[in-house]
Amino acid sequence: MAQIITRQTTPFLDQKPGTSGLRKKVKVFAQANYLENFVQSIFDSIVIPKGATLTLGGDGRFYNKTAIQTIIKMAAANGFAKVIVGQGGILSTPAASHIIRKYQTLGGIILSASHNPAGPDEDFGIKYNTANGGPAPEKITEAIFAKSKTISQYKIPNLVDVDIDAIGETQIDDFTVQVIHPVSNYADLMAELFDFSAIKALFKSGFSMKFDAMHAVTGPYAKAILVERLGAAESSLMNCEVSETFGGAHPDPNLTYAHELVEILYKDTAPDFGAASDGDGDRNMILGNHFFVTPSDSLAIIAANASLIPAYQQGLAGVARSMPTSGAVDRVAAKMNIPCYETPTGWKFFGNLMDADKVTLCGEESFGTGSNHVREKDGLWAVLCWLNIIAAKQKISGQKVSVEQIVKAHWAEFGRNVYSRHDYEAIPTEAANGVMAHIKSQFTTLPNQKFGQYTVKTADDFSYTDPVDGSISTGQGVRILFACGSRIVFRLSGTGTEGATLRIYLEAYDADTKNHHLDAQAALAEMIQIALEVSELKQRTGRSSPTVIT
Ligand code: VG1
Ligand code: CO
Repeated sequence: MAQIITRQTTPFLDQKPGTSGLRKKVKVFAQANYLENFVQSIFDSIVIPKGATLTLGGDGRFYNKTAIQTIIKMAAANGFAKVIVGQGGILSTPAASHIIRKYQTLGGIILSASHNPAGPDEDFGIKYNTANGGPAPEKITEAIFAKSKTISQYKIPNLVDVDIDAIGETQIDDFTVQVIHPVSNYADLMAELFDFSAIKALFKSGFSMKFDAMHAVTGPYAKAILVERLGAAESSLMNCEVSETFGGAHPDPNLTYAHELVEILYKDTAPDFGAASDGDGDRNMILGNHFFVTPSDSLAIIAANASLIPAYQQGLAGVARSMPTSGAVDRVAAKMNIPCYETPTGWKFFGNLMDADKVTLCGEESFGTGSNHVREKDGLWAVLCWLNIIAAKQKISGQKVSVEQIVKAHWAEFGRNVYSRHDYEAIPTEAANGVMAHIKSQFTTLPNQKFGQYTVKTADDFSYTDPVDGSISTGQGVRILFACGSRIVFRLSGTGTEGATLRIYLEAYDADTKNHHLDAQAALAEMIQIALEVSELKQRTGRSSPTVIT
């Protein structure tokens, strides 16, 4: 090994890594010693046994390749025997999770700020995943944070950059860097889970789709899987070249930021199916011809139809959803007679349940759905679930089945959890904290209070006790639960990099199929007013409307 240099450094004041690692502006990460300090803090917080391998890759955004070179070198200096890195530094978040599991690596470092914009003036992020393939649990992120406050030196060898653009191995004394194809392992896994021949036949029959990679990491994955393996037309892909700035856009697959795709699905010439994924490939948005599927409904529908997918034919051990996600999946679980868990926001909470075989499927309202095939949410996997379900339903009925028909049939059977999330982005932190404190100050007075047809049952701050390891997470979002089963949830985002983002989650259960034609905003109008009244949001933030509505 080349000479290892121990550089003296000073602690950097920082916030605790959030629900999905540390996210900051590129300019912050690029400061002298900043990235290095964080990486050393990670390595100092884990035990690195002899012969250990690290998985490494990112979403291809600006600064990805620079950071990868630094991390490869620091991994060598900190005792790793090998680093497996995606070609060009590319690995989607679910693909990285799969590589960690498949090659049994000690863990992985994933470089991404997910759906946040990319570029020299935009965001970068770094996250550590453990051997199960999932985001590090709280006790590791706490340890990383503590180290980052006391760090005095980091280790890096005097090495030249490794070629990460060519597949193959580079040997440096007893340290190996293996550059792998970023897609092939993941595509093979998808082929094991789904009925590829049925989906192939679906495309052959003229079924049309549009997939929007939003200039981010899923481009090469969609091309390899949808076009090359499944035979979808080349024209099914849009924005599928990875760009370091994500095309200057905001790769968040929702009705606001994926409007280019949404417009295509609402034209007269709309294809049968539309989907998009986010910066690092773990989120998904599902659309039909003139139809939007709410992520909470998507999770429930995948659960209800799981037996049509080869990987889940044997049944589901259980399902889980994050607290702010609608209760649609709970109704499916009740009917299937399987357990349903309610966890705090963030994928790491699902990992323990999946490792203990308590759940097979899980999801969040924030366009995240996944299963125990990896330990991250998985955008393309969700797209393939829908394609497989449509293909199977068409095969069974011998007729064309639309996304809208599938969703409406689901509502007719289970009732509809009318749902929407309103985000107020980049508001001053103090104003956001003030809103939350004001709601909490009403915890004792809200119960039994009447707002029009709605009566408050309870108001509290959600806390979770992990059923596997007993760990407790408090302060996970403020809930106002109404007697009729409707609810309003207020939560501060843990992933923004500018000011605070306040999220309001609104849900009203509608058992009456007559109302199923209603637009969610119209159906929730009264709830929205109650949320504004109880929170004094307008007065306290000066905002008259949300920045994003989903
Ligand atoms: C958001 C979502 C949350 C998700 C997290 C990471 O967090 O609400 O459901 O797990 O992003 O997703 P927050 O704290 O901003 O609400 V990803 O695709 O950015 O890794
Ligand atoms: Co993401």
